[in-house]
Amino acid sequence: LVASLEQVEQTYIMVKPDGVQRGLVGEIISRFERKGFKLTGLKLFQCPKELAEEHCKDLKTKSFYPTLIDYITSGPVVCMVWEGVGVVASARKLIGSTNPLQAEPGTIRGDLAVQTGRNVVHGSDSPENGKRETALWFKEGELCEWTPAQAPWLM
Ligand code: 3AN
Repeated sequence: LVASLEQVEQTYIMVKPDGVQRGLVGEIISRFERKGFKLTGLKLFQCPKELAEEHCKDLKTKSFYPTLIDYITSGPVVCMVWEGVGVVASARKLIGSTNPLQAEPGTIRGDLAVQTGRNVVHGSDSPENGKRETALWFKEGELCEWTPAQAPWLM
């Protein structure tokens, strides 16, 4: 029943500045908690421009890139790492489509957002990026390995 270590992935989830300003932090954390994933990193953080640029480097050629950097650095973000079997794809499902108007009701963006440029939350798009983004946003000592009391029932 207990997942083998190889099956466990990690994903980087971030409540963007609009989510923090709108008071949605608790609501968003609670969706991942209730699903049954394990929180291993959490901090409120004002993102410097250089870090936003590194995080978004694949989007550098897009017309919205400068606006995106301004958005991500416009106020504090909540950085999180969640662990679990299939957490990367599952978190993307919980988050919903990039354009909130196309995101299904029941997803975070489907329930809580309207515009692509204000889509309240980020989630890594592959297990590789889950690791890369975790290393980018967290120092080693900031992450916490722990065994939840309900582990045999959920993990
Ligand atoms: P997702 O966040 O769903 O993985 P990506 O990786 O394509 O989507 O885009 C990263 C971020 O860039 C989005 N969350 C959004 O804030 C911004 N973005 C993407 N496409 C657009 C767009 N057409 N106009 C404005 N911002 C965009």
